[in-house]
Amino acid sequence: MALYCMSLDILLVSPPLTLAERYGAFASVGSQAPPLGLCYLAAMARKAGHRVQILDAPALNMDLGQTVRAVGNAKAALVGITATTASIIRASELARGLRASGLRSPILIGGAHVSALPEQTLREFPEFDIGVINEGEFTLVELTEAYKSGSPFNAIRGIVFRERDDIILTPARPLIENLDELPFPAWDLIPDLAKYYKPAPHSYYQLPSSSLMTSRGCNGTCTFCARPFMGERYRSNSPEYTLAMVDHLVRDYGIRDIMFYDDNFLLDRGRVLQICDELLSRDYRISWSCLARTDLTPKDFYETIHRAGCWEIAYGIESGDQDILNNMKKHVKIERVVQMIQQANNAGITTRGYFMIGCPGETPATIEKTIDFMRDSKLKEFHVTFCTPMPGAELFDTWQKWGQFDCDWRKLGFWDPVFIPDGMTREELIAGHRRMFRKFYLRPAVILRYVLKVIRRPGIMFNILSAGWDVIKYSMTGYFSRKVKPVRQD
Ligand code: B12
Repeated sequence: MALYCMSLDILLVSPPLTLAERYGAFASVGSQAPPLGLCYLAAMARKAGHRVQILDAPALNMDLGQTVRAVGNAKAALVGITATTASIIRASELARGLRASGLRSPILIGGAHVSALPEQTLREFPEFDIGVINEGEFTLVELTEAYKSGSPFNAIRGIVFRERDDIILTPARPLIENLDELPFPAWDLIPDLAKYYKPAPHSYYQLPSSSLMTSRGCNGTCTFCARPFMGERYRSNSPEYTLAMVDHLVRDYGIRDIMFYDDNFLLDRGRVLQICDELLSRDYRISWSCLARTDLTPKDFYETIHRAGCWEIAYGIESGDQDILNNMKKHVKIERVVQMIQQANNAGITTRGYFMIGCPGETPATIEKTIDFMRDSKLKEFHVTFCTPMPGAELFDTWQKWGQFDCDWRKLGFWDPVFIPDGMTREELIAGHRRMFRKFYLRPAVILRYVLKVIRRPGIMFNILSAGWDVIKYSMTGYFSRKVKPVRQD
């Protein structure tokens, strides 16, 4: 995508971040998702009459130097960068590079990191001028108007900004009540959806595939999740708005598969059933998958959603040990999780479990319990990352109660054990992590399932082979040597 040398009002940037920085040993099978937040912001700013462009550096495979040059060429009046904690250092390097290259426009920072630590972020990174906290659509429009008219920023809710030597935090902005009042994400301002964005090989049924968010906020209390960031109250798009977005993706972008990234897509059963009814009445057929919590998923509607195209549900299970789930305020019973998995499996839906290792209270024995659980529960897919106290999560403020934490933004991506629960070592966690992958994937029944999958859908063969090779390489590292002692011998 070319950025022409013209004067822009607003340029929104996703900072360069390689797949290796995001996915560690599994970089070759990591996903490149469209920056939905920037697309919403751009659509809103455009609706308000501003000219706006998006530069998605990771999708275009641009390094820092290339990104600095492209932003400089755009000559935008305002530059807005998005960052989670995993990308905040890259975002600050970009902002510093822009200043060094002579950029004079204000640089805004938005996203999960600054939302969790507004004042600290501005203190720590002097290259950011203004931080936008939580949902940014209305804030960005107000900020742009204030900047253009020279009005003070104090009246704008939900920002943090510099005034001489001070850092000013304005009162919180209320959540957007009616998500249907937002324009559709500006997919036309990012590189071609089908060509530049690549979901992880396991996470789509057919291509082209893209992601959608149709609700915000979560009323769960999980201590590892930066949930207050999108609000603790669930708000959702109406079925009509959701279907209009799906129609737009299918008809105008040729999308055939959708991943609903909502924190808990299945929470509002009535809404989901209406969406399914509408999907079944369409003249096209798409496949879709979603994230859900096991405790809140209603029992009896798996068959309907499967008929309407749902091929996979990914559950945040975290651990097979009840005490650990209680420590993390999951409010879910292990028996219930098993029941949900079986119901979804019986309806023909693939079940994926997301787990964490190194949780508060973790011991070698609880790791073994989780391994037994994931093998016995009939889960079809599995993923495990290191439990990480992320800014915005309760655990970020309470980790001292549970262990040691190396709080370095560069390492906070779930691929490095930065949080070590009391009584465990870093080496034990890494060995446990490898062992979990080995124990789940290197089983004859699982390998056979993948072989059958490839026979049915030969198009996914290359992706499956490369994912499989990554799992083998990672999970077998240290297996034959004494350097890394496994938690328990096979
Ligand atoms: C989908 C998703 C992903 C996807 C895709 C990300 C993408 N390219 O969009 C994938 C799977 C790749 C992913 C990866 C990761 N993710 Co993630 N992800 C999410 C999820 C579920 C939805 C994100 C989303 O699309 N939101 C919808 C849009 C509308 O919101 P948004 O992007 O945040 O943007 C809004 C505001 O933040 C703000 N805003 C954002 N940027 C800017 C910039 C400006 C200038 C302005 C004005 C405003 C603004 O305005 C936007 C509109 O309201 C969120 C949870 C959630 N509910 O938000 C977690 C979440 C963002 N992810 C999280 C984490 C930890 C990660 C990983 C580190 C995990 C990992 N190791 O794999 C990586 C890091 C990725 C990265 N590049 O930094 C955490 C972040 C916590 C933190 N303190 O950083 C979250 C909050 C989950 C959680 N609840 O704990 N993630």
